[in-house]
Amino acid sequence: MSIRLSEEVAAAVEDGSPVVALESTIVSHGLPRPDNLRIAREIEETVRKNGAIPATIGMVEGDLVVGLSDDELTRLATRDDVVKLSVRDLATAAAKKADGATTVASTSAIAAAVGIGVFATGGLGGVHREANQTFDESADLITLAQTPIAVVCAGVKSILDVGATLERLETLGVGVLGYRTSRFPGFFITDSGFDLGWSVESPEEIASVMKAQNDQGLHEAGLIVANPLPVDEQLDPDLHDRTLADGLRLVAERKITGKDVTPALLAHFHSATEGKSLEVNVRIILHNAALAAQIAAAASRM
Ligand code: PSU
Ligand code: MN
Repeated sequence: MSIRLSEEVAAAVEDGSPVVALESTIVSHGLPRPDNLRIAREIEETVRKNGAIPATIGMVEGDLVVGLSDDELTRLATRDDVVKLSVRDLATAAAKKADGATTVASTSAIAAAVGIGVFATGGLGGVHREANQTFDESADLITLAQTPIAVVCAGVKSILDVGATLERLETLGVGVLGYRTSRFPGFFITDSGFDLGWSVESPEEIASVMKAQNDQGLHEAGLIVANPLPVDEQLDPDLHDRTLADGLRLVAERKITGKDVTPALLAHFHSATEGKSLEVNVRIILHNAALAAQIAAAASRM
């Protein structure tokens, strides 16, 4: 397999120590510079403090790397020619020796292929509003239907059609667990307004769900661990709704489509809220990184 693991990650995977996969699209395309590099390092540090080894995944000159070095992370955080890579792009980008950032879809696929079972991100992709006309549904969903990995996130990005996304996850057979909640989180906001069928109380309980899924051998799908921000740490819901309405209008006016939609909407949030959404986004990712590390540690003890 043409995937390069860092020495540290290879050793950890080999002896069953806890490892958490991290994506690079949030670094290259989801967070503004120059904060993105600092935040990427903070995410890795948070994973370490919570008992696991971070494995940030990305492509450097055509090589898929699991466990980017600090130089490689810096490169992906600062260059202008870093391509957003979904699963379908990986082979072409490798042949062209490109630099690339992996999304939830491609990060999950690569992590599972090398034996990493837990992944932390901010918010998943999903079904976009007006997808009934545009057919814009993130490849994150279909990939998670085929990839055995637990993804810790604060739900799906609130820029999406949350109800439609939950319906698709049900159809695709992807389990959704609320972490200490029975409501699906709304990314920037604590509660998306949708109920969940299952709630779990501890990293150990999540690890036992993963183990049961593996032992049953009945399906090869991912598991979403939906970890809401505490209410006092969320983005003000009114500010959120106003900013989103403006952002959706801008995207339509500028005829932004395809994989550019999500980065454009996130960038709009970060500038229109004068950095408030950025602070919230960072808190989301750090909370998820901590929980993911605790889950990986619990899983490796079982
Ligand atoms: N979550 C964030 N910021 C992001 C993303 C998720 O907090 O930038 C990225 C993830 O990489 C996710 C991608 O896979 O957005 C979804 O993009 P699309 O809607 O084009 O599939
Ligand atoms: Mn899309």
